[in-house]
Amino acid sequence: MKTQTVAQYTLTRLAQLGIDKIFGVPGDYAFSIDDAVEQVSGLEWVASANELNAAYAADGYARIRGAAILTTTYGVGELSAINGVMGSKAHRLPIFHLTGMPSERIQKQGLLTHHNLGDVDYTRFQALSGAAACVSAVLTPDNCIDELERVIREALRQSKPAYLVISEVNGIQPVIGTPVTGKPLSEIKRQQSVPQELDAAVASILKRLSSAKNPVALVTALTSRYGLKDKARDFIAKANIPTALTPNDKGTLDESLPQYIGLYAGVWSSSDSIRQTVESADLVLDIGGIIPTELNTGMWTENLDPEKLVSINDNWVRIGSKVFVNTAIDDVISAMIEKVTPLPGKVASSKELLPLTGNGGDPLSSASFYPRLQRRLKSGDTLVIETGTCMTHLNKMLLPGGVGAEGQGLWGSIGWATPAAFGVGMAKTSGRTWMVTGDGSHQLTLNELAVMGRYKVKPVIFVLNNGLYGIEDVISERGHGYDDLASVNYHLLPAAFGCKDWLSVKVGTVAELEEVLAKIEKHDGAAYIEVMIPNEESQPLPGDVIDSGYKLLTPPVG
Ligand SMILES: Cc1ncc(C[n+]2csc(CCOP(=O)(O)OP(=O)(O)O)c2C)c(N)n1
Ligand SMILES: [Mg+2]
Repeated sequence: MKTQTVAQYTLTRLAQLGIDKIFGVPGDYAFSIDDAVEQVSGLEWVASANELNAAYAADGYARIRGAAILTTTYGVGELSAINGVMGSKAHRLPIFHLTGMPSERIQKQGLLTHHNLGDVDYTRFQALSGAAACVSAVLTPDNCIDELERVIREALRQSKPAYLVISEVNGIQPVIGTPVTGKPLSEIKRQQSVPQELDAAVASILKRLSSAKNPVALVTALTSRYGLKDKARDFIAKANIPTALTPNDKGTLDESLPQYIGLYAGVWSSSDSIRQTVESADLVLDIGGIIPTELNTGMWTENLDPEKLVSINDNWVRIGSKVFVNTAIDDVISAMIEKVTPLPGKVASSKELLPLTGNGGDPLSSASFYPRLQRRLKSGDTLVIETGTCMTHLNKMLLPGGVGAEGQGLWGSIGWATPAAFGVGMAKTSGRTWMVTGDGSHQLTLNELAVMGRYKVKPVIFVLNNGLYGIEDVISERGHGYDDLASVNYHLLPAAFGCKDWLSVKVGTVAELEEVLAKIEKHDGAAYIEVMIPNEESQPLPGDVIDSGYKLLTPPVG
């Protein structure tokens, strides 16, 4: 067999993880990578509208498949992708970010090139892109095989992005050494445990559980990131513990599971009774490690006594003041499934669909939109949730059994959802991809619609048109000009972007929404619905709530 080039080998090795798409934008310094995509079998080039969109799309793809590849060009391309890659770092997704750079011959001759600052510093961008990754390497023919193994191992161990730079000359030179053939992601043991720590941690957790009278569990998105979503569900089902999710973890647990009780977020919990159940528990088993940001905890109103909290993190466990280290989360969950004694009785939870309000010619509102959406989601579907007002509604909405959800509540970069839904759609092999976005968020990345049409994904998209950055009006005083949006005829976009056979309409009344939802059910294709939402819904929170939420006031003396 002909020796592969550095670029071909790199792509071949990454594809062995089970990745079949590469999201990116080409560029001259990255041609060795771009060309190699055409030469490596099993890998499809996906041309995003820009590098930020490509990074978001890779993020969406990785949420379904476990890992993704993104490629950009030197400087201008990679810098545009950084916001997206940093979001993937926050949300613990192994994205392999491949960038091309000027050849070593140019660098060593001290020649000036484009995509630079008029000087000969060729490492400047490596430092910036590297900061969005957990591991990085400059690949050469000589180090490529070893370095790739190190980088893949570390990115999977930490479940975070990796940054790989290949110069235009090294990319086309033959790789030196004996190639490695890797395994698919699902067969890779990503973290190892020290047996003594693992046994002690598991025994301590089970001891605490067996003496607890009314424990609850929280399952976090980290379990999905390590491919442990099913294992976490199996544990909850066997242990029979009432289980809640925090907003950032929406979609992590099948909400039809009898043990699922609802959303916990301090004062923003989905009901007072869920808040009470979690806060009055004598043990909170946190599987994955919740991240108590203000938006995940109702402005830090969570009340989880550290002494009652048992946290199973990626590779360490905390039980009160005790910490166990080198305890791989998959080992901990597997051992717990084997050894846990189920709690007796039936978990009490009330699972109600949102009430249907409004009818006929009534103008649409959030109150009439979400209940109707909720009733159309089916097992196997994935709901992609944008940051903004819609996130506050969708996180609280009970999802039908088998429906997954993906959001970016921690990083919260608006515009993420449109390309991420594209990535989710490219990754899914069955079930529909639904996406809800506000109009302001959509404006940042809506050119990815053309890409969706080109690659024939079939999402169902709802753009909530209130003409505003609405949530900003809620958290600041009403009426700032900077929250008003340019008005766009959204429902005309799919046609303008060349999306063929898309069902695209604007709906302003309950009857119009119901009609289009019925059509979507029968339509084997993409749908794009512009939903008119009154801007009066975005009323400001009381001033004192805003001041205290942002900690704006000087604390009183004493
Ligand atoms: C990249 C980025 N820029 C700015 C913000 C600040 N921001 C958060 S939500 C939001 C408004 C979202 O408006 P829209 O999508 O229309 O949703 P609405 O609340 O109106 O339903 C803005 C500007 C952000 N989170 N991310
Ligand atoms: Mg809006």
